[in-house]
Amino acid sequence: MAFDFAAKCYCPSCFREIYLGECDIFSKTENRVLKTPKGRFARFYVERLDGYEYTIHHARRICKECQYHLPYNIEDAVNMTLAVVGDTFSGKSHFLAALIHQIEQEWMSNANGLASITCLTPDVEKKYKQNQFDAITRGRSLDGNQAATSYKAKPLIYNIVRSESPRLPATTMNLMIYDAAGEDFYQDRLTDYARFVLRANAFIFVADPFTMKPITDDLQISPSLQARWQPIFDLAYKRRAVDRLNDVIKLVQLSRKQAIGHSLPDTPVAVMLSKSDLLQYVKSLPAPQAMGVRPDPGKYDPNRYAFMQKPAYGNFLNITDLQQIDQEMRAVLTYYQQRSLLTATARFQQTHFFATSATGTIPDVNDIFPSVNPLRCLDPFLWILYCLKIIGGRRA
Ligand SMILES: Nc1nc2c(ncn2[C@@H]2O[C@H](COP(=O)(O)OP(=O)(O)OP(=O)(O)O)[C@@H](O)[C@H]2O)c(=O)[nH]1
Ligand SMILES: [Mg+2]
Ligand SMILES: [Zn+2]
Repeated sequence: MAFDFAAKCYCPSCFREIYLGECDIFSKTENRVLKTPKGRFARFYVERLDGYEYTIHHARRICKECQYHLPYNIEDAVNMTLAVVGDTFSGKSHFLAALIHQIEQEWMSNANGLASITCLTPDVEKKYKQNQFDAITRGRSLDGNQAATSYKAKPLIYNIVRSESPRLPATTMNLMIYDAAGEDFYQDRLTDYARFVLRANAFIFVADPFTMKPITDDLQISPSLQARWQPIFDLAYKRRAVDRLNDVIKLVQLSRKQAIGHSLPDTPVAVMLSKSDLLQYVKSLPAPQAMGVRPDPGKYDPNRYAFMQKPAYGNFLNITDLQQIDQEMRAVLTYYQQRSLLTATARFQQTHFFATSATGTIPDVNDIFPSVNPLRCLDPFLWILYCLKIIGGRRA
């Protein structure tokens, strides 16, 4: 067997395996290549990009295959890929815009210094913040993603550094988050246009309540909104969240040479009901007590589901709170005849159910959200960080 000791990584944009020592070093300050490693043994020497000169140049390696500017710390950090997967219209992009907002406003402001999170792709973050979250807060829905025309992706990359205490060494991770158009997750397009799925270390599967007829039939909304939404429901009923999940997992297992039905022990799978604000408008859903999932009266109004109430976020994952949400969602999905989602995920070793609302409210007949207050978009994200051992968890 031949051993290859040279440092390699997967490019976050083209997903090819590259030798870091062979990549050009680029100056962001002067917008030019500073150095091109040469020679037969170039791949065995990965020059550090710290020091005075490289710092003033904001030096980055660029991928040999696709010219993507790699994160400056790619050789030092653990690099993890998070794929947000869901059908067209399921709410992926609204969720990501709201998540970025909640990371800043509700997590980092409470996580008192033991964790720090820095975005390494400010241009992508700006797109979500300015074009997207700001648009949502002005009440406007975002347009759907365009189907991709290139295999190259532009992830949102966060560098997360965390230490359990000031005395312990810090752990550092680059989390690369990918969003794509719903149609790019179909089998015939995925291998060309959503390759990040095959490299994913964690998944958020977005399940759209619009596709669940027992839920939409139970909505108590104005006749004008009902008339506005009916054609959207009719289209949505043709899509089943569970089909997307099953198809995607099948391809992942094929690419990893795993048997179909493998339990994916190292891959957290979050199943997230999006647009959970819709459930404030259902007629027949029994109260939590009647479903055997009463929220802790010390923290929440016990007569309302905890997934509809705002938690407080801190340094640690609140395991008790998320177990409550998992139980509630399993009960609610069973009540609304969506057991197929529970069955499809039963074989995974690390799986959890969530409910999130990017907006906190439903839009009016003109598609305007009267107010925007994201709810629980941090839950699946923090659970994944916990599963990947980047943050700790506590029972409260
Ligand atoms: N009520 C409610 N509606 C939402 C929420 N998030 C998204 N929507 C609606 O769902 C529609 C689709 O949301 P997107 O985030 O664009 O969906 P997507 O999964 O990114 O869709 P593609 O990019 O086409 O694959 C939007 O037009 C919103 O009106 C939410 O939290 N609550
Ligand atoms: Mg989208
Ligand atoms: Zn590349």
